[in-house]
Amino acid sequence: GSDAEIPAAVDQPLKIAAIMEFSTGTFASQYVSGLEAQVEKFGGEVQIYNANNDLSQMANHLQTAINQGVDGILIDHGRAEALNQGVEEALEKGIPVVTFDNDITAEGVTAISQDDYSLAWGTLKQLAQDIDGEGNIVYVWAGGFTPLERRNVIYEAFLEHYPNIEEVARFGSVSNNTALDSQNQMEAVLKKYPEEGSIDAVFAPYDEFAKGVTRAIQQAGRDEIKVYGIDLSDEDLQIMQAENSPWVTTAATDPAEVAGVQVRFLYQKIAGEETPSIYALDPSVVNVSDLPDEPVTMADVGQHIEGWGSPNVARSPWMDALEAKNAQ
Ligand code: SR1
Repeated sequence: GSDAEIPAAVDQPLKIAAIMEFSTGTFASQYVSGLEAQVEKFGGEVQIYNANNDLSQMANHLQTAINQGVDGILIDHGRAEALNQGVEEALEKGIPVVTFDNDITAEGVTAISQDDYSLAWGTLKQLAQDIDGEGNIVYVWAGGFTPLERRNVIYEAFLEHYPNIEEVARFGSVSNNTALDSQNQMEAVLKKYPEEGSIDAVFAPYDEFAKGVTRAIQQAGRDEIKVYGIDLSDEDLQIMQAENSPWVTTAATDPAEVAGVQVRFLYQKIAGEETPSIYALDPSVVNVSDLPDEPVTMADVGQHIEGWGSPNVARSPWMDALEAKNAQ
């Protein structure tokens, strides 16, 4: 409640560093807004470091944050091999670390995820059922990103589980222009498979992939091919809800909530509370057919999708008091 005693360690304007691998795309922008909103409610300040997909730059940013003596570090994406050393140094200096979408397993770090296994299975199970366990699919994927590596584990299990579903093409890259790159690559695949019925569905497990693929399918007039994605944003909802949109299903959590959970675990650590080593948010499957005809935004997805959202995860009683104090 709002009369709980606020631990002294968090009852001051804290300096938080967010070390991000990239900040392009609607997932990242919602995530950043979520970080800023939660830190601000706690009366702190968050500095965002964006490495533009460069892992060594990310390691440099981590070092800079440590040298500046920040009160806590949030890591978004990136790989353990590039960041382990910096994380060890931060922990030695008493700076707590909470990661998202990273494969670091250092003792003392809390690692959160969107439960990528569930995300992938949720959307793939829908795909399999929609094509009745048989058909040709296209896979969009790029290695080296922890969430995509985890989703790929499930994709491989999916192919084994449904032997009559065949992958006929695969492509994918993550860049500053992922959606456009995916669109161009999907156009090439459509040219290679021009006959109607030669491709049934596309598994595009990142919304920037799904956006590009959807555009290519629409422009080629191949609306019979359905897209199964991951992630959700206002823009994604608009694309999915457009008439006859190929993008019919996605699995997602709310990126702003992911960020809120990550910040709250960090503040719990700074306050000296116990936090788990791992925590996975519960994603939901969103089928366009579950949504009303009217346009839906992220703010009202919860009215239509059961189980959407997890706003009270990692919330200590004193957080209400801290937020109330800083709202004054
Ligand atoms: C390139 S990795 C992209 C993914 O990161 C986040 O986990 C989002 O869900 C997105 O799909």
